[in-house]
Amino acid sequence: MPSYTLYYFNGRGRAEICRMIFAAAAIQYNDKRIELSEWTQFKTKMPCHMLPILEIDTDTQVPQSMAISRYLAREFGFHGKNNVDMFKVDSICDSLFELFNDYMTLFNEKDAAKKPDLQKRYMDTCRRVLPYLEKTLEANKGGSGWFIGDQMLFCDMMCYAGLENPVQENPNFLKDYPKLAGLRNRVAAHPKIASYIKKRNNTAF
Ligand SMILES: N[C@@H](CCC(=O)N[C@@H](CS)C(=O)NCC(=O)O)C(=O)O
Repeated sequence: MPSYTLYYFNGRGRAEICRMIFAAAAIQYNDKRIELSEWTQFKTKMPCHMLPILEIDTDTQVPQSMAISRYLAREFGFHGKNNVDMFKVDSICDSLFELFNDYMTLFNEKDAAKKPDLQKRYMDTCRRVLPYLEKTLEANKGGSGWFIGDQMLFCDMMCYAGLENPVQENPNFLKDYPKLAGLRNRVAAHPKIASYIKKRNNTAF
């Protein structure tokens, strides 16, 4: 088993899905959290100059949160049983990532004049993506289990991690999407995830 270090800031953000996959697989890794004050000195040394980055055995450093998540999901058995399942898992994850990314872009924007356009884009994405996900979930056993098949996969964890901030900000966020709300509860109740959530660093974002 290689050694893993996940570099990110001290927050959930784009790294939380990777941390959840590590937790679900019960794999040890170094959860390296970089303070904003240290970032300038790290930034230029990092490939692509952004976080998260996954380091494998100190000689391989790879950026991009979704590429890292897919790699971990494949390594630890959370990406689906065959190529079609993996294709579906990726599609669900990419849809959730679109929504999450629009939320992050809106949240991080400092210029108040740009916020209304970003807010509209985020709301449009929610109206497009959430009904698709609700229907996709419902198509598998009426939506009472997981998105694909009969075990928790990367896309189910992404439904938890990717929607955490929108749900925290607005507890009614999933009011019209009861299947997705139920799925998030099941992910949170999964024994490995429940124990991770209980002991993780409690950060605002
Ligand atoms: N597409 C990339 C985006 C990465 C990204 O935007 N990272 C931000 C933190 S969430 C970052 O490193 N910001 C610091 C900077 O740009 O200097 C991913 O999903 O990993």
